[in-house]
Amino acid sequence: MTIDFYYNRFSGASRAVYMTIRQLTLDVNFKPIDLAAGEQLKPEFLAINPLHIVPTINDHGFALWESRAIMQYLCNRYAPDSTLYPTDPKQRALVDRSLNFDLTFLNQIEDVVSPPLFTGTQPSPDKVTALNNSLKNLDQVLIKQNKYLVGDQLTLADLSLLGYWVYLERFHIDLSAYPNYKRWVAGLQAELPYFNEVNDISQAEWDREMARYKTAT
Ligand SMILES: N[C@@H](CCC(=O)N[C@@H](CS)C(=O)NCC(=O)O)C(=O)O
Repeated sequence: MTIDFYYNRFSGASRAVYMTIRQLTLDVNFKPIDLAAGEQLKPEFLAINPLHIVPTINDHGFALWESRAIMQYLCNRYAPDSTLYPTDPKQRALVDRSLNFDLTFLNQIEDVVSPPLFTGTQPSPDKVTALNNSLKNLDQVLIKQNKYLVGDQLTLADLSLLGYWVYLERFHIDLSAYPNYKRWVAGLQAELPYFNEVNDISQAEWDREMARYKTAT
């Protein structure tokens, strides 16, 4: 029996866990959940995760959700020596710092993309400023000239942040002022053999899914 992995490819948190699974070459049952069709509300999924969110894993009866907790658990449980989640306390703290940064960053993305998507209105200027400030911090403070977010190796920090890149692209966030961020993405695209498998979602496919999602909510 292998781990069940419940995910949706239009979900950034799901993409982050998906990439972690592929990076660690874990044997999992991939179980796509169609959120727009409400599959997360079916009794069989609610029995595993009453909060009905993806990503979720079920590791032989141990159910876990929240993408960062899943990524940390998979490393701790199945690859404790992996450089993906460094064991050195300071390096690990820097990874954890980045994972916490992502939470704020994701909320800021949502604040900007949700009004046009769901109500056809423009986001308030202070929300746009907040997102741009985070992008600027990412670009000029956290990434700078580095290849990775923490140290000189790929870590969970990179995979978690990368999960949200598709949102920026498909919701047309202007990234022209953030060359270091764009270079960091391009470097990971060239390096990670599973990059396109996870992140290659065409604009047409994205728009179709958002329309389905809007109708469902
Ligand atoms: N903080 C969570 C976010 C998970 C989340 O919000 N998932 C959304 C899709 S992106 C979901 O499953 N929504 C379905 C629902 O709430 O019914 C994580 O990082 O895993």
